[in-house]
Amino acid sequence: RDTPGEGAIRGAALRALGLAEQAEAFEGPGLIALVAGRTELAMRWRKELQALMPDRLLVQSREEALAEGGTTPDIFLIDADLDGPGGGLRLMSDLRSRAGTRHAAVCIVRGEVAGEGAAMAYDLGANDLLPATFDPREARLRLRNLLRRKRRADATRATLQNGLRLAVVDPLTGLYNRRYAGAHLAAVAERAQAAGERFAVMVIDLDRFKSVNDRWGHGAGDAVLVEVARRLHANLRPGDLIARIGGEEFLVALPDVRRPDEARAVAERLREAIEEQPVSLPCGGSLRVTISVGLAFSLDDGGRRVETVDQVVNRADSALLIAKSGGRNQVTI
Ligand code: GH3
Ligand code: MG
Ligand code: MG
Ligand code: MG
Repeated sequence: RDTPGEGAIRGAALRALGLAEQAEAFEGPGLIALVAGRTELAMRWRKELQALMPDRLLVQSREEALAEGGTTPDIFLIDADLDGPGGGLRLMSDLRSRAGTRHAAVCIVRGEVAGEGAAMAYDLGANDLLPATFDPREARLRLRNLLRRKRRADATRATLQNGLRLAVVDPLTGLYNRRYAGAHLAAVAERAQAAGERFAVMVIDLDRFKSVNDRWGHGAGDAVLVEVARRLHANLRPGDLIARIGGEEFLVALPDVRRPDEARAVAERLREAIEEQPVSLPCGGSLRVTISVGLAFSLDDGGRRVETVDQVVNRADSALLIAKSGGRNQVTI
């Protein structure tokens, strides 16, 4: 039998590979935005391009090019002197600074495709230059090449992002995994030490979880893990770290804890969030579960540095054991 999540990881990896292959094979028309000014030259090349590929074009002004929402064009063909000298390059910079259009291909249309102005266009991020007096066949091939390169880059980016996500996220709960938690904790510790701040670490373990699996089945156990993860996450702040570091074990790190009492209150809130509402099971019915929490700090009450990250985590672990032997469903420091 697969260990939990292994099948999901394999599935996601295959999907990521499939995505790249699909993108490679895809030769669809693409969406090309024409952003042309009102000069006679621009009117002419715009008309010719439209005639060249009438179904692919989307005529836009600068304002439309920068408008948020809607479908993002694959290629922006921009008049170098849109709304006056250099206007096209300014528009390109604006497109590059926005998340929605950052990765679009940009082709600048200008009278001269060589010389200083052209160099500047490339320097500012143009993917290609097209002379305003273009040869239609050449223009068509250039646009096709731009589109291919853009699609390949999109596919590579998607694969990388997917790989990154697979490397740091637990597929069952969507929380960060143990590997990510280690790296994040190191960063938290470094920042805290530099600023003279205190951070807190909690190690959280479900109580008598084996009996949940034994009595209700592994699927029910998984559903409980997902819901517990959701509640823990919902009761923390955006800057806090929450990760699933083992089967039914979670790690929380709170950066910049001014008073240990605050962290203790957070831990109690987490414990209550799990205890107070039974968890609904996929097979119907519901189940009460509880967690035990071991809490430790990087600085003692006097504000002196006590230990390394590993030692702080070890102390949270030891505190957890005491919470377990003390009857479970409790927070221990
Ligand atoms: P304690 O209160 O002492 O922590 O008791 P416990 O039963 O929770 O502790 P133990 O470590 O003996 O059991 C942990 C169980 O968690 C073992 C395993 O069945 C279950 N488990 C670990 N990972 C997963 C998972 O991904 N899915 C499911 N459904 N169960 C898991
Ligand atoms: Mg255990
Ligand atoms: Mg347990
Ligand atoms: Mg455990």
